[in-house]
Amino acid sequence: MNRVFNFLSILIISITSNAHALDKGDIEKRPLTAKQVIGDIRINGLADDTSWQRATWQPIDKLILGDMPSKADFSGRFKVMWDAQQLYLLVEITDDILFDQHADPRHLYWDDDCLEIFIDEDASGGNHQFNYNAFAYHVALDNQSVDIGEKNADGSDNFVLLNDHITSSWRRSETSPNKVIWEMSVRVYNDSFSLDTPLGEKPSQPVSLFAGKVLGFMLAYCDNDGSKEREHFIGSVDIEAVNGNKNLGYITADVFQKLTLVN
Ligand SMILES: [Ca+2]
Ligand SMILES: [Ca+2]
Ligand SMILES: [Ca+2]
Ligand SMILES: [Ca+2]
Repeated sequence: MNRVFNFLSILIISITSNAHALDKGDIEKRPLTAKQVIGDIRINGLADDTSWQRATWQPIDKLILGDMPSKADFSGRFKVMWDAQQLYLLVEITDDILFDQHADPRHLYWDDDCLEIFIDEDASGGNHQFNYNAFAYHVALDNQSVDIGEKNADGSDNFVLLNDHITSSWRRSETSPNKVIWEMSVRVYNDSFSLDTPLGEKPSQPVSLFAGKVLGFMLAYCDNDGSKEREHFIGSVDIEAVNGNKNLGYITADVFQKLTLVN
């Protein structure tokens, strides 16, 4: 009898510890890799480029803010690839209502439907809220990209358009109209990026990408279907809450996932 009890205890303990390992494995044991593009990817909201067949889907299913939406309200997944010039993203979003209440791309953009692409060129981690140690691009439904820049001279927030960094195009799926196919190419800038070009100098240039390079990366979607503020914020990384708050990606690159470029 004792032996049966012992056997059951061991079984229960091993099932519990396995479940724990699977939970943690979401972030730490599933490293994100991006394969290199072969040929061209046309940024046009059509996923028929042959390179996309080399990449595997990654989920956008970790709740950051609000309550967990139903699959019809929001669900999403993405693929990421690279060549020497840029990263490529294919994002498939199901969202029942597309909503863009603020016409100005720099005004309260996080309360409109938008995709957020977080990039930390050297995977340094650390604070990036008012500097370019990392970027938190918000790509709006009008395909414009905005991030918080260095503060204005009077100390106020400075929302800057960085449309040179991202080429974006999306369209609704022909077979499933609530599904949006969103393609983007992202030029990667390091922490020496500046909006101001001193007289006689060249503007900041994106870095070249190569196999083996490791970046900090995260993807997320702000879903609003008609409320004053966004209803759900769902990302690709299971962020550890600090004082109950998981909405940390726009402040620190410490919560990003590591993305390794491979052949
Ligand atoms: Ca395409
Ligand atoms: Ca929705
Ligand atoms: Ca950095
Ligand atoms: Ca929406």
